[in-house]
Amino acid sequence: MSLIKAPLPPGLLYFPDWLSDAEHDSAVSEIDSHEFDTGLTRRVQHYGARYDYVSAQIAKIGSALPIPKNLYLIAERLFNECNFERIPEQVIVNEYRSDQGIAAHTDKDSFGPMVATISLIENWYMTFLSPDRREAIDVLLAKNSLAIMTGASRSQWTHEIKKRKNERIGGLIIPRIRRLSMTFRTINPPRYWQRVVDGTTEGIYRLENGKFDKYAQNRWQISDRYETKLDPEFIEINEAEANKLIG
Ligand SMILES: O=C(O)CCC(=O)C(=O)O
Repeated sequence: MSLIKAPLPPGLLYFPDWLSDAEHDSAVSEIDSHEFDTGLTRRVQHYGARYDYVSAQIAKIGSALPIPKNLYLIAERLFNECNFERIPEQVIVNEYRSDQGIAAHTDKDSFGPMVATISLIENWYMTFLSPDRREAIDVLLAKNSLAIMTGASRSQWTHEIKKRKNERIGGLIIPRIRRLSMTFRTINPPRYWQRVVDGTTEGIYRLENGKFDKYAQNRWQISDRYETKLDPEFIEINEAEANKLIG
């Protein structure tokens, strides 16, 4: 297997010194004024929406503490300056000490098309691995840098922080002490099916991208099957139920 070094994985946007020192310091003190979750080896904080590491499910927006003001100002910058589709709804703070890392993974599709990670305190490498595992690219995520995963780097390559005690940067071996990262994500609206019953008709719709953009079944007369209702009723159903109803 040949590991070819290339500057950046496809789709990764990297901005050194994107954060000012003042923003850096206020983000670090904001983070350190909040409690960390200690369920994983590394400590984390979730804002906006919780992410369950076991089921890999994102809970509803509002299921975690709101994004603190100093971090929200950064989320607004991502929307105003970096083409984020909207202000990110979720921030996960990761704290890595010394040889802690994060296993290789690709972010879930239920997160949006751009995932931004901002590095605080120290300069550590993140390793990206191509889908065929033939290319590994180490990207130095410097303090105050912004890295935005888009395209293949977002949805096909994996990224990880390797477990090791030092970073080798420019010929120097630098002990790792503590790195914080803030990862900002938008959350895709849920996809689900609805049975819509209004008066004398019924339809099955699929909710996608925040609107009913797939009309799955022509509405049909139900007056002989259901009592007439004056107001439409929206009943959330799962895909199996939808398929059964559609026949
Ligand atoms: O620490 C980082 O920069 C990235 C964190 C990450 O990949 C994640 O939270 O899924």
